[in-house]
Parts: sequence; C-alpha cells; structure tokens
Amino acid sequence: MSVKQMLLPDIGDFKGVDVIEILVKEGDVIAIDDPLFVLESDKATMEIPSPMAGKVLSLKVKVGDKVSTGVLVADIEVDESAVATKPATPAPAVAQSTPAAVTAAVSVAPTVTQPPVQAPVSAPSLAEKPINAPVAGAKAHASPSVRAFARQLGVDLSLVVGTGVKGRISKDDVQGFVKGVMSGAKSLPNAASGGMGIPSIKQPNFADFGEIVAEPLSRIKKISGKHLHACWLNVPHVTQFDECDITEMEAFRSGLKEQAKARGVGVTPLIFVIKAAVAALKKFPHVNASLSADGENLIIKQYYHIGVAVDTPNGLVVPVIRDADKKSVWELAETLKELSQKARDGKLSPADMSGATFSISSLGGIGGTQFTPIVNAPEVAILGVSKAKMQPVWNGKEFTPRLMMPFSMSYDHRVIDGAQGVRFTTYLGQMLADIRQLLL
Ligand code: CAO
Repeated sequence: MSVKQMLLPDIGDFKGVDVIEILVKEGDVIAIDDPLFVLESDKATMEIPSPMAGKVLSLKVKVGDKVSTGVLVADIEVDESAVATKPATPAPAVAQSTPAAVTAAVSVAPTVTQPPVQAPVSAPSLAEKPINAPVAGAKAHASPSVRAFARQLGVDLSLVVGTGVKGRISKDDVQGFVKGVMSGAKSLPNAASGGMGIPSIKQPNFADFGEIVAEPLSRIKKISGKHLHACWLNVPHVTQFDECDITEMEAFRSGLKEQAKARGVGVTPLIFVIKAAVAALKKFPHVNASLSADGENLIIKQYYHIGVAVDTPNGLVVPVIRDADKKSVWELAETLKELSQKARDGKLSPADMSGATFSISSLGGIGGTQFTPIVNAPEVAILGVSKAKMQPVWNGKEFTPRLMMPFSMSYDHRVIDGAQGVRFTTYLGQMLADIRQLLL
C-alpha cells in the first residue's frame, strides 16, 4: 500500500473552473473512471473520472473551489499489488466495457450541444474524451452522469426542477420527476396534454437569472391543476361578459343583515346569484347539462346542484350545494357557510364535491372587473362573479348612481351557441336586477 497524490487531469485550456459537486467522500473505495467531481465552466459541465483505483484518504478540494489542470485534488491509498492506476493509453477493452462512463464524460469542448465525436482509441487526457451527445434540456444544470441517467429514462431535463445549488438537477430530482409522472401527480407540459401533440414549453434554468426557491405544489393544487388543464384542453370555451344592476338587491340584502346575524350566517350577493342561476338554468335547460361520453347526446339534468369555487390555503376546491332550487335564502347561506368552512378545514368528502350541474366562481369579495372562468367539465358552463361598484348609469334623462355587478359566463361552444349564451346571461342579469322575479 502507498499513498499517491491525485492531480486534476488535463481539462484543456480551462483555468480556475468551479467545483460544483463532489461525488466521493473520504474513506470511499474508488475504481478507475469512477466519477469524482463535477466542474463547471461558463461553457460546459465536466465530470472528472478517477485516473486511479484505491481508497480516498483525504479530499483536497471542496465545493466552491476553483481548480485548474494539475492541482492536488486528493490523496489516494493505492494497493500496488493490483493495477491501480490508469495507463497512459487506456486499453481498448476498458473503453469497450464501460461505454456509458466514456460517453458520460464531457470534454472541454466549448459547448455541450455539439454532436458526439468518436473517442480516440488512445486518449491521453480528458480533453480528448467524447463530447456528451446532445440531449433535450442540454441547458439544464446537471452533471454528465445525471444527464446519462436522464437519457436512459428518456427524461427531458428541461422539465425537471433542480433542488441543488443554483438549481442543479440531481439523480434524486430525476427519480422524483419520473415517480411524479408515473403516479400521475406531476403534469408534463406535453404529457398533460393527453398526448395531443401539444409541444412542451422548454424552461430555462431560472437560477441562471437570480435566486430561486422550489416550493412543492399542494395535493389539491396538483389534482385541481390536472383537472383544470384537462377542462381547458377538452372544452372549446367562449366567455360572455355582462353586468347587472344590483342596487335593489343590495338594499334588500342590507335589510337582512340583522336577521342574518341572529342566524349566524352571512347573506352575500352570491346567495342571490345562486338563486338567479337556478332560475336561468330552469329557463335554459341545455346549460344544466353534459355531453354524453360518446358525444352523441346531451344529458339534461332535472336537478340543480350548484358547485361553488372556494379559495382555501391549499388551493381551489368546488363543493356542491345540492338541490339548490329547493333551498331558501337562509338554507343556501347555511349550506354555503358549512361547505366553505369544511373546504377551508380540508374536510370535504368526495361526495361533497361531486354531482354539480353548473358552477359559480365568485371573486366579488376580493375585486376585479371581469375574468374568464374555466368550465368545470363535464358541466357545460360556469359563471364568474366580480366585484360590484357604484357607477353613473344613464336612465334616459340623467346619470344616476347604481351598484353594478360585472359577471361572465364561460361555456362549451359544442353545446351552447353564442346567442343562447347571451340569452342566458341577459336573463340572469334581469333576475338579479329585480329579485322579485325569482318569486314568480
Ligand atoms: N360585489 C361586491 N361585494 C361582494 C361581492 C360582489 N360581487 N361578493 C361578495 N361581496 C362582499 C360580501 O358581501 C362580503 O361583504 P359583507 O360581509 O360586507 O357582506 C365580502 O365581500 C366577502 O364575501 P365572501 O367572499 O366572504 O363571501 P361570498 O359569499 O361572496 O363567497 C366563497 C364565498 C366561499 C365563494 C368565497 O369566500 C371564495 O372562496 N371566493 C373565491 C373563489 C375563487 O377562488 N374563485 C376562483 C376560482 S378560479 O376560476
């Protein structure tokens, strides 16, 4: 046994290259060509394979150091009875038996996007080793071994979020990504398109532009995101915008405040919107419907279950108010209170969130003038409610201050024509402008 100093092999013209990853630790027993360090210049990432076999006694470099050819990188205990040092001219047998290792090594060629070049039979230095084959996501920050691993699995590295320093992608990140895709928890820009040939969106390495933090998506966000994406891709959306005068409704609602307080509920404009939506759905039954799976029939529902989008700390959920047509203002207010509380406590059951015939997304308590909600398929329409505000409205003689509430309806154009859509929203607006109509 003897101790040998391992010097950094020839890395070409590069000087003062950053050590960004150390792949071995003191005490490790290494073989020739085992990857030791990852260096990164402004042009390429290089994995440095070991030129000798033995035990790592001490490492002389650490992450963040800048190194050049010939610097001392480690002390290695070498067993001289075995062949422990790489011959100056590698035996062809070694190169053939470890093709992965050879192709994984990145040369000091200017970029990693150059086509692969044939490894010379006698390669005296790393500089002459073959260039990595270009891969999707070649600009992602990852070592050659991680790239080779990703290539084996067919993973496009531009889609993987790196959790290492400066967004560097590790083997674990690639594994986590594959797991996520296989379990359906992760949506790929192209895979989430359901194989519809939608081109994926290449991502730059965001860490190149500044500091980043990778925050895992909540379970709800992952599930609702997938569903929203499917709805967005499957439903040909049209959004109809409108506004209605809720001055009278607001006066009535204000008059209910004391009673509402005594009952421990809030009667917000949304309660009347639900009432008006049910009236409009009764008048336009094709909006309270779904397309059959084979696209041959329209299934018109004879019940009125209204989904209400609720904003929770973990993401968007849509609990369903069942038989909204049979509920009074107070019952609707109680049910909404109960469901939104359950939603925010994360206690909704699947039954609480299924069976809606039409959905409402109200952002009126927050702000905004108009928005385009996404149809919650297999429903065919969704109503979006925005914040009401006082506006001067011309009554034929003069401008009068009226409380105007903007709203929008996105609908599936395969089922609802534009004329039908605007008839629906016009009727809905009329109901809200004169809620006495809802009694008829
Ligand atoms: N115009 C003006 N004020 C409105 C309004 C509107 N359209 N809608 C609600 N408000 C007022 C309410 O009256 C209430 O004020 P008061 O207490 O003085 O009466 C205040 O805004 C807060 O209302 P709220 O938001 O708590 O209650 P809500 O019944 O309107 O909505 C709920 C309940 C659960 C739907 C809501 O809290 C929520 O989560 N909204 C977000 C939904 C969402 O994220 N949608 C986007 C989905 S992505 O398409």
